[in-house]
Amino acid sequence: MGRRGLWVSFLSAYGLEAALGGPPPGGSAYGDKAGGDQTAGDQTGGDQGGGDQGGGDQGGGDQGGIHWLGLDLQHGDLDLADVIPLLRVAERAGLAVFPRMASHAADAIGRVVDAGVQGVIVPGVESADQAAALVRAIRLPPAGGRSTGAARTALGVTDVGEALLLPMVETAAGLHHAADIAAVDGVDGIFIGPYDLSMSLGCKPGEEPVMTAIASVVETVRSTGKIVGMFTGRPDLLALAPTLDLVAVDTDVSALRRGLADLFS
Ligand code: 3PY
Ligand code: MG
Repeated sequence: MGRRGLWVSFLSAYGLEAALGGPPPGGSAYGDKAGGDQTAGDQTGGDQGGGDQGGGDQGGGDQGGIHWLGLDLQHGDLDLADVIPLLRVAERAGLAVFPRMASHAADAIGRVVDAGVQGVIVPGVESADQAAALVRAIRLPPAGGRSTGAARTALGVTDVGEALLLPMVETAAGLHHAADIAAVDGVDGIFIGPYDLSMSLGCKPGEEPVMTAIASVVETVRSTGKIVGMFTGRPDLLALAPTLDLVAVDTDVSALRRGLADLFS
């Protein structure tokens, strides 16, 4: 079973803090994370995948079954300025944080990595060239071209090691080039967007073309030993969790709707 994430699309830091209800039993994992010598596996805490991506136990606590947060900067109500307050709450709760960027813009990627997130999820990646540009955006020289400056990571406020780069495959073109994208040096894995992928393939989520496409991306990424993640939000997609390292189970909105239905039905 992949590490389970909550996809946050509108909650403020205050709301998230209240929803989580305090540090996990035994205290915050933040202290451990700050001192960690982290690998990709450490950051996802994954129990899937090959090599050292499988065995880590840091950078993803267990807060009521949640191990990580996806902060959706592409859809919903969150902006770049919301990341640091939410990250502080996540750090206190021992949860890893993966913003899903609004675009491929290098300046925004630099800002969230500077802040100390465990990785970034980048939407709509369709070629190895686009993926290589993202590697330049996220890595410091000599591997890339990211600048350094007075920020949480550089100032030693937090020390999470190298952020993971997870391009999203969520179009027919991305699907066609998934193996090339996954093979790019500096790409740590692929995150699948099943809803955009369904539209791009001309079908509905859960239908055969998209389920076959998802299985092929999972197999492709697995063969590289890199990480594979996906947003689910439906039982048939959630059923694929055992094949994934990172499973964005559903959104804060869904959690609230279910809670409302429970309380008022
Ligand atoms: C998609 O399914 O397209 C996504 O981006 C998931 O958030
Ligand atoms: Mg999408």
